[in-house]
Amino acid sequence: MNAQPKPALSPAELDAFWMPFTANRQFKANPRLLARADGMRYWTVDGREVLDAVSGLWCVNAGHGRREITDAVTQQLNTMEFAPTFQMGHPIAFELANRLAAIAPPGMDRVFFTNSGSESVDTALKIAIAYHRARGAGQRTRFIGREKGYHGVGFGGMSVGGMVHNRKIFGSSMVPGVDHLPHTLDLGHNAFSRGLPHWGAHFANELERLIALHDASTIAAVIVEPISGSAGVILPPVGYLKRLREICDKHDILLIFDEVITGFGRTGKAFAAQSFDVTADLMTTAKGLTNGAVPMGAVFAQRKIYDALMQGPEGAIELFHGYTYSAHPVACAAALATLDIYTKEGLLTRAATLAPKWEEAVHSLRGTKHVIDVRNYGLIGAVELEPRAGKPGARAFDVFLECFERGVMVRQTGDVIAMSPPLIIEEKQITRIVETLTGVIRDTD
Ligand code: PXG
Repeated sequence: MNAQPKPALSPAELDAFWMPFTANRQFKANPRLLARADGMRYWTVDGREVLDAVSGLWCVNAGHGRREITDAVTQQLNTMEFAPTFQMGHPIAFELANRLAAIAPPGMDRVFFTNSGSESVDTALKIAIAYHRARGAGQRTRFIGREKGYHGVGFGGMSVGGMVHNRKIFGSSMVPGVDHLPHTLDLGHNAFSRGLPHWGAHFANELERLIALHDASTIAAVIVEPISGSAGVILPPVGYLKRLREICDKHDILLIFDEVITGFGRTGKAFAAQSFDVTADLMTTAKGLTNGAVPMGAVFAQRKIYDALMQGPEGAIELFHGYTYSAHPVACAAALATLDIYTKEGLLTRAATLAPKWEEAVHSLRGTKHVIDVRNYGLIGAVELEPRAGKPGARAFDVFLECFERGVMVRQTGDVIAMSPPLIIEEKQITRIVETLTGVIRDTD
């Protein structure tokens, strides 16, 4: 395959693309450009090999350059590049929904397709409101999110999310009636926990307090990530999610799990709900659904939610919601090929097999200078660094840059280095990632 260097872009050629979640001026002064990918690796435009420790952006779970997906997408493009799904349908959309229902947590056998995690979240929030209304509880419109939660960038997802930078500019335009649970990160009690921390289940009881404040009859749903990713990997304390489930049940409030990063094998089962043995009412997904090859998201719903909305005259549209590209045939083809790979190669459970080695490896960073916490679950890892005085995030950003120079791509968020490698990773690559990261942290001021 061609790993030939590509001509570098001139500064002027970098101007027009307004990059997402990027320090545009800093990046364009010193761009990091990727040209090719295969298996566990990227190659930069100048032909340098980089080991991918983050599955692109938590999405390429089966590794890069999967021929089966390319072939399925090519064939679909050659057969029918687009078909509408408003008052029309095409067979592989139904096939994909059935295949997804078969691997979903118990009872989640109704699937609404979107094109991204953000759209999945906004869709789930709308379904929650529509569900209550259909049952005669139209006053249940409030949502409870969580501090440090990330649910994408739509107005709904941003409002229930709890990332300050994503919210502060848009504060006055938020969806009204949203409150937030406290986050569960507490280094004082839980630093260097291996797997789930044992302290902190009581944070879930804060939900009772918020319900008492707003009254259950006004609340539609609680939305949390089973494991927060973007906030720097925050793990649920043992028993915490079960407690949320119990409180929601008691008050007839829907529980939404945002599994955009935890879905499709990341935690050692198909979904984190299965790893933690807690089932939500709605589940949002994207990313690993198509191995990142084509944008697609999916919202899974318990059948009771779908059934509650299937009322009114036969000819009435039950839910006024959808996207031109919901169940896009090319995305469906990519997702079906991806699910075939996951199944054939046992990737939905491979993270569980590798977790002990992964845990051992990432926790070897304990004791390295600057390291104040290490967190892990399945094939997720995070290393939190002591911030530089007055410069939050600067140390971890330098570590991210230097890791890239030394041939390993990690993610930086605040003072946390996050890792979520493709589920095809080999043990020697785990070692390489952790050795590189250790060396870089040691060499960073
Ligand atoms: N929910 C969750 C839990 C996510 O992690 C979204 C929704 C939004 O998905 P889209 O497809 O609209 O971007 C996400 C996205 C990171 C990182 O490095 C995480 C995400 C995106 C980019 C970077 O942690 N998650």
